[in-house]
Amino acid sequence: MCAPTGFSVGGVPAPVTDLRTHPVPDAVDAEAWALRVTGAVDRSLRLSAAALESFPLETVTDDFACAEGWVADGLAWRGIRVGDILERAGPSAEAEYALVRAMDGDYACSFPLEALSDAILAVELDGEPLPVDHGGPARLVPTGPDRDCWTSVKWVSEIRIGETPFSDADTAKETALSRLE
Ligand SMILES: Nc1nc2c(c(=O)[nH]1)N[C@H]1C(S)=C(S)[C@@H](COP(=O)(O)O)O[C@H]1N2
Ligand SMILES: [Mo]
Repeated sequence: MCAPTGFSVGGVPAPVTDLRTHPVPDAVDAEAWALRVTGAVDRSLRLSAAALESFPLETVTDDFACAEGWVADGLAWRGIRVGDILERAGPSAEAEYALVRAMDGDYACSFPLEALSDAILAVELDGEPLPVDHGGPARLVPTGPDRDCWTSVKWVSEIRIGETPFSDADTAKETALSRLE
């Protein structure tokens, strides 16, 4: 017997993606979401979900591989090129680094500014608004060769621009690898 894509034979809808679903921390409040751009910029920004709609959207299709050993194939992310957002804030001439912070407290990941500019701030996944389970309203989707699962920051709340590295505040890799044991 054949079942239409997205539905199992028993009538229970199949998950829309093969990303793993992890618990959403209590600190995540999708209704209160806004993105701040701070630090070494001409203009600090606070963008609501509605304000994000003024940016053009791009689609990136990529496999997602977690260091824990699972892979989700062919995810279609749609969102805003981070460089387009940063352009509005005007990074200083000496800015070379960025720290991406999230609604779940201390989770933060640092990037060379150039690599972050090419990343997508995804607001849709596989044609639907990005579910809060997977980092909605907005999740970072890095596109460069150095992307690791922990660099795809869910619930992005702040992009902080710097002229010196943010190594001390970069917790993402350690947090992700500590889940391996
Ligand atoms: N804010 C935040 N983003 C995060 C994490 C996290 O704990 N907090 N975990 C990372 C890791 S290690 C993985 S594998 C993916 C998991 O994404 P998923 O929950 O959609 O499967 O989110 C990444 N982004
Ligand atoms: Mo991961």
